[in-house]
Amino acid sequence: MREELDPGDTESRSASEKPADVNPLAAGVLRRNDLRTWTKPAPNLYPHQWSWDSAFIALGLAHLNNRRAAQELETLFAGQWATGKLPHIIFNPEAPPKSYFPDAERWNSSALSSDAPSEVRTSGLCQPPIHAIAVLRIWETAQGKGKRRVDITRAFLRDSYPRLLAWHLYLATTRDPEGSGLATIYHPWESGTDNSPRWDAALEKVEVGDLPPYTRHDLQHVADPSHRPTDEEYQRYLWLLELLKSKRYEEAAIYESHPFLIKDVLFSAILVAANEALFKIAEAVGTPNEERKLIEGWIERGRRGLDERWDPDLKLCVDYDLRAKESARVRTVAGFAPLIAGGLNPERLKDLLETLDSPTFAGNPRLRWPLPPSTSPKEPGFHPRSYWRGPTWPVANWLLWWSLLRAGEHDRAEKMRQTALDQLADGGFAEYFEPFTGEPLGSSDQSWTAAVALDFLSTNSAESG
Ligand code: 2M8
Repeated sequence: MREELDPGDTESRSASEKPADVNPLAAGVLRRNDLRTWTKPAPNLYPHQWSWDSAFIALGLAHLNNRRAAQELETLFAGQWATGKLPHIIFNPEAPPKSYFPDAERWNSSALSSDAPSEVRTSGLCQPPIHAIAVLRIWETAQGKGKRRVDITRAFLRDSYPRLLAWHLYLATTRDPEGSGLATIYHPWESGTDNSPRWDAALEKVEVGDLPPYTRHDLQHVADPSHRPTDEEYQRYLWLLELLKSKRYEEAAIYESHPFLIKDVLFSAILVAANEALFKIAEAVGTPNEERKLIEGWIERGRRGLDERWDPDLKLCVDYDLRAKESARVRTVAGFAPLIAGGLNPERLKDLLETLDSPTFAGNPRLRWPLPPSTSPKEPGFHPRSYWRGPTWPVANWLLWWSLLRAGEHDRAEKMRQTALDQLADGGFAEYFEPFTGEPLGSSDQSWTAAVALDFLSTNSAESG
């Protein structure tokens, strides 16, 4: 199995040579972060299995070793809660001590909730549901690889389908009791864009109580602490976690009193796209018609919900704070949610593309590469070096590129793919990049960065979509 990987001479070369070298270098990153049945998101900063990282990693691995890609998700599915929730972290019992906080003890989820799995220890949150998209990619890449490979992958599809259906059902019901088509998140960590200014207004209202003592371990793994969320942000993150624990992760109770309840447009748009993938998986495995109807209903409802969150002045979609009953009118990459959800009318597509090309995002003249910064440089909360407050993220580029392809915008998609690859060839497989200088920031050898590079390299934008 492992010998199918072809990492090339990865240790001795830098990724700055030329795009043609990106493929073996990216494979090398995944190989070095590989822990046999799953992959660490980064060598030191993230020593456990993260949910949406693993889905992106599987998507990249699909091009190297189909079986190993499937295994990445099977390992993740083993952490699924009885509610259908896929947890945002599955803890690695062999992680070095004091390497990541909050750790399994702090989450204490299996002791607090009978819905948590007993075999593995997990966090109590979830992350954007990109998984069905990865499962479908594994299926697509198996085609043409011989009958045995296709049969094995079909079996993987059959096993994954009920897992994915339960996950999406959980999101469509427990996370959307209003039936709005939009998923509610309980914590910025659920959004995947942790310290984005999208959450500033809601977080400011959270009054931090008495926190049990703690030490952050993340800061020892980055060159400069300003790349990571601030201590003030961390205190709020940890306080929200204490509140969730005080409700024993019981969702009806969380819904009643939790101070951070937000309809997240990016999460919801990914869910719509993942439901499209799930629909195709349902067709491939031949599931009952009613289930396909259910999935179709989720897709329609999701798109309608996003339509209601459209801000005609910003020409972007914005999140909604259920507690404060107000929109978060902040210009971030999450605003391109309708593009990711797909099914757009020509006028909405035109508006979104205009925003994407404008100086608010990829058309900003100060950018090193014409790629959208995570937060618009025009936002007061923009910070070019701080995590999700401004740096460019390769996974966000991948999401937009893939969405442009699905929207039939092949030329534009191809331009984005080439630019994204040039950025990686120049700066390596960093977690994120300073948008004006192109300086690599955060962790180096970030797995999902390598994974999206592999997918970029395997897809000809002119032919797909
Ligand atoms: C970041 O989030 C974790 C918390 O979940 C952290 O900052 O410690 C985010 O970029 C998130 O989207 C990502 O999944 C995770 C691992 O790469 O790191």
